[in-house]
Amino acid sequence: YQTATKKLASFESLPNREHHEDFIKKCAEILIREAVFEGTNRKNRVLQWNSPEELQKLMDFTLRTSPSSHDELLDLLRNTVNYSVKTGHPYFVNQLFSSLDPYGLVGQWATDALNPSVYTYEVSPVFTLMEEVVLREMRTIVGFEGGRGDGIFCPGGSIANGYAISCARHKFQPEIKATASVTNLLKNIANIILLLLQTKGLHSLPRLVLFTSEDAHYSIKKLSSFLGIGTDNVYLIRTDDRGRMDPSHLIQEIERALAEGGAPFMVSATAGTTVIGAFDPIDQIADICEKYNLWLHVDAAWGGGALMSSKHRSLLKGIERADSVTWNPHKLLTAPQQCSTLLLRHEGLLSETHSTHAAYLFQKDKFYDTKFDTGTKKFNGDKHIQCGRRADVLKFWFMWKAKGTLGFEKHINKVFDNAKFFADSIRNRVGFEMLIDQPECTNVCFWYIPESLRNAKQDSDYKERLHKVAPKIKERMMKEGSMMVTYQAQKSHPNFFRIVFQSSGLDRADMLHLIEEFERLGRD
Ligand code: ABU
Repeated sequence: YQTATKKLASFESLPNREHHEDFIKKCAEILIREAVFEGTNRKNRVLQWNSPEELQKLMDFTLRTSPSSHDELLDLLRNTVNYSVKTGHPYFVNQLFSSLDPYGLVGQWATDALNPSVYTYEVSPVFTLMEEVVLREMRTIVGFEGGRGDGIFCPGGSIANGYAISCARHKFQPEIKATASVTNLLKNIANIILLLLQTKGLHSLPRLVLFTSEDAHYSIKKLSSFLGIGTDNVYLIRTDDRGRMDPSHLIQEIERALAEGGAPFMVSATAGTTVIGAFDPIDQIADICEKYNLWLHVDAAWGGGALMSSKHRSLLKGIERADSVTWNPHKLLTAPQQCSTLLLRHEGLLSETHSTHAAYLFQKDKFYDTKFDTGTKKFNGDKHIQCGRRADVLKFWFMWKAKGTLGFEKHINKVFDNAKFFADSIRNRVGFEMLIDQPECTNVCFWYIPESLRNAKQDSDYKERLHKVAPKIKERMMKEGSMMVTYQAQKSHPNFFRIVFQSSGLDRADMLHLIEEFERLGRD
């Protein structure tokens, strides 16, 4: 044994170790200097804009039959960094993710260095146990009794919402899951292909109906379509003037579905809508779900982070009554992309809904306690629809260890404070007009009205002209690379900006800088 160990100690597993070690170190230096520190420096640009045609000339994207030298590869890496958007930059306030957390980054790099796939304890012992701890703690924070229930890491919030729909449907109609014969499998694949081409959903079943607000994330419709429910059977519930689901309209629509002979099975409430950041009244919706015996899902992909703060968690009051919750730590909690979870109050349902017990992975006669990987009632393994799966847990767990739950609470309080300061600063400022006077989350939606339009409100083409302002200012900010803020039209509103705060590295001076930047870019 000792001789074998000595031999192993001198074995270089990477061929040409020195050659590769030198290369990896040089790459790491470039990334640390250019992407991490220079990329997040306020003095530098958020991006260096080039049109697709220009970028194709600036960087060699072509693939060749002959290898590239290390020097060429280093140049390609520099260019990749150079021409990419610096999403960790303080003025990248464009999306529901931003910031660059040092602990999260190390966790992400460690994940890639180890290259695990989390299906069994055998292959991913550390990550399997880590997932259990993190998901249980998240369920506890949601308010599920004793942290009990189940959960999974998913490749994005859309997929987490899809899992919720799949579990809700299984609970409502368990026979939807096929038995495992080959004939059935082929029949089902054919059926699924057919169904994906239709908008009416699963014909052989009662017409399942799902309810969500008109401001909910598009993934609810998309995954309903993917699962064969059909977009026609996603009933959209009106929102109020602050973007929150109207519970009385929800009742009307449930009654309508019943009167039509449909089978209501699920309500998806949203905690933090994508554009406005509204929180649906979960408690009232939970009462309705109880009355009609419907599955309550809360899509808290965006707003879930507020649960970490005793000051702001009341925004999600009633979430503890949900059957399932989507919560993405890569959003408000700034874990690196991607880090998405689905949390359930029901133990075992994920396995019941999705397991197929692949014999080559989940052998029953392993030498260790296979409850950790067989997809039995409680643990990992066969409850995912994925086979190979990234360990998205490490970066988040590492951040949590580094900051503690209190660190996350401080972070959330700071970003909410920043958003309030920004909103308070523009509310009565000349040239700015808020879409919603008191934003609930850290998205602030507003119009910037250039001087030339300030006295034109009565003109018949005012809306049309205002609609063109945000795209023009966006073009200017992108071309200068000075900041990134997104815009959109919604309902009858012309294009407006949505600025999003989730980096606690920003302070009030940054808020004022961003405001002045709008004034500079929209001066005419
Ligand atoms: N998953 C929704 C995120 C979209 C956005 O960043 O605006």
